[in-house]
Amino acid sequence: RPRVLSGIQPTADSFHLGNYLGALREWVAMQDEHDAFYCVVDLHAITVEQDPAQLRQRTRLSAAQLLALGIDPDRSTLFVQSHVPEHAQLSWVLECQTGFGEAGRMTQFKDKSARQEAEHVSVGLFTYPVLQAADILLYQADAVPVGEDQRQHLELTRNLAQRFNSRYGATFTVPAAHIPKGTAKIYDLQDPTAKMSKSVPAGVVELMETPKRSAKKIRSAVTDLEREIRYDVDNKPGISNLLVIYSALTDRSIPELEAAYEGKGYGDLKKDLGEVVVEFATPFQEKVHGYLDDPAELDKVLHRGAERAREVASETLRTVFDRVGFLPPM
Ligand code: AQP
Repeated sequence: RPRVLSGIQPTADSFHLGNYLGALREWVAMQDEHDAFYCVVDLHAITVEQDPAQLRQRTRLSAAQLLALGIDPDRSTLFVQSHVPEHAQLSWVLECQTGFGEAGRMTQFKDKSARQEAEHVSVGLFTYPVLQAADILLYQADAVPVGEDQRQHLELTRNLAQRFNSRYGATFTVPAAHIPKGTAKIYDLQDPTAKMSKSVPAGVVELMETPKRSAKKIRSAVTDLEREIRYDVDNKPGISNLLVIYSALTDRSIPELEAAYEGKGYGDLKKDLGEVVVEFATPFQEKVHGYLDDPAELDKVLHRGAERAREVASETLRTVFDRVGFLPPM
């Protein structure tokens, strides 16, 4: 079975609709046909300042949300990144294969560092994409389900794999990005030309907020001055984004929705989509709370996952250390 790996940061109290429709929905779908490795990437989280108690809580919360979305720990390997020390170890080796200029071209680093004062930008934020490459290459992943915003990082991962392979001999599988059609980039409800992102929370639908609040955010989504409900990203980005979300959550196609809302107003569309989100979020949140009620069991699931992950990761790392010329350990 082909291997997949992906990760998500425990940097918020909730995943948002962009995370879900761009990536997590694919994670769930890919479990059947793939040998799947999914991790909560806490090492990535500390590239910006985190409160320790909050980080611990959010790591469990992230795992609980993944389970509630349908990640099955008996079929997939679900783990926490810091429990597998090989990630940081491989990252170092790959950092030594990465050009400074190459890393400096990563647009996410440019965007995120521009939002902070220079002295607060950590070296970890700069090398973040290399750690991400290590996450993926350790498991010899064939495919990586991610949203559109990760395309450039995936390209770096592929380049690093190819570079290492040609310098030291075939070692890594060169992975392909698996970016969904249609939902690869969900837009902010208040600024439908910008990515929905937890860093700009006004127009973000959080899966864990009260469903009433989500419905309200959808009702006040920015649209346009026309009246027609039609998918047209260039001229009607707000309505198009709502149609994409609606279609993804109901499995009704966009043309079907356009036809159903012919002659109706934006208010009708927003009200109905609000209800769709409430219907999705209510049972989801109940499941999350169920997992959080038993943190010992949750930790057990994660420890089991880490053990399985380490079996694969340690084998890759052993090969890498040997290839670069490190003396075998005791
Ligand atoms: N708006 C989005 N549309 C589609 N996919 C998205 N992803 C994130 N935002 C969107 C995908 O979610 C996965 C997890 O991403 P992450 O852990 O890196 O979270 P993130 O990118 O930090 O999420 P944000 O909200 O975008 O945070 P900031 O503001 O910090 O950048 C990834 O596969 C990502 O593609």
